[in-house]
Amino acid sequence: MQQSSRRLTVRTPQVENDADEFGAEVRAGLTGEHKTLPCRFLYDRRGSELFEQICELPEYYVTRTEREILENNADAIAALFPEDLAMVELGSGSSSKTRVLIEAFLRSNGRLRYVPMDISKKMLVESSEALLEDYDGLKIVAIAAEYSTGLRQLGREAIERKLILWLGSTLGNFERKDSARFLARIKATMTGDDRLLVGIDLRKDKAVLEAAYDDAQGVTAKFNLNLLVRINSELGGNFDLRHFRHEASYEEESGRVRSNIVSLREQTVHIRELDMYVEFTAEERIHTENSHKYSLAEIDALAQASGLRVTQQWFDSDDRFALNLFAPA
Ligand code: AVJ
Repeated sequence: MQQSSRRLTVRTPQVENDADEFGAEVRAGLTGEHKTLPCRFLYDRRGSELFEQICELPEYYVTRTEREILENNADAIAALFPEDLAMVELGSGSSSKTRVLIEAFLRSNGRLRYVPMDISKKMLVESSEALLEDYDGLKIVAIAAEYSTGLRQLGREAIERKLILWLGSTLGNFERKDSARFLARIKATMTGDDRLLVGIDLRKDKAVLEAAYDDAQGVTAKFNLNLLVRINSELGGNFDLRHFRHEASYEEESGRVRSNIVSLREQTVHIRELDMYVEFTAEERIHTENSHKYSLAEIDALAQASGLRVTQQWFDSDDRFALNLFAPA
């Protein structure tokens, strides 16, 4: 422990999110004509646990497929960076897939600096400590912050050549033009030798996608409806979960899975802390998440719009998912 703490530095450039932010977003999202709640609020403690369960579901191929690609190509990826390297990860979460890469770099270079970034400081510190116990040769600078603050902090760190990871097709949650904008911001932190490795889920059959986002065991439904549980416990809401259901539908043309919470009847919900009544008609929806899927042409266009170019791509055996290495154009 003693030794691992000497190899761990934690930066907290951001004061922990104030509880007011959730309330303000809930009020704004449930007031308009088209109700909506931001997907970043899906990940409280319970939501993060449910997401970990989603990753194990037979229908949710995303995590398993990306891990398969990483396992098959980790040594080839490590071989691209023969000198000292800092591996930065956006939204590192439990870092479980990243272990595959960490191990490959330690095999080839003997040491590695890892810079995980996550909004949950608790998860960040716990997973960093676990990594340091398992791997000698690893040093960690953990940054507890949202993306934009984290990227700014990254600019202040004196680090060698870097490989930035953004895994899990998290990019899919962004509107297409926003993901290009965000990649351009990442690019602004890169020198010519730095690289960016991004996991992107590919367009595929509607039935496969809808099953992946509405599994038979109902775990994804629980994950989505957890937003209402949060409103109840944190803001004094009285949502009755029996009168709402989860829905996921793939829109072929726009290439996105839309997740909604559907009101099963006409009803009024009270949110005490916001001093607010929310009326629902039967079948009215709260939009909670978009998960965009990409074609290879769309990935190229995305790179181009961000000032990047694709230098290498790796796929799984069924071409469900792409791991993309980008360089500054
Ligand atoms: C973590 C954003 C990649 O969109 O596939 C999984 C979240 N939502 N099941 C995704 C999610 C429903 C996931 N990302």
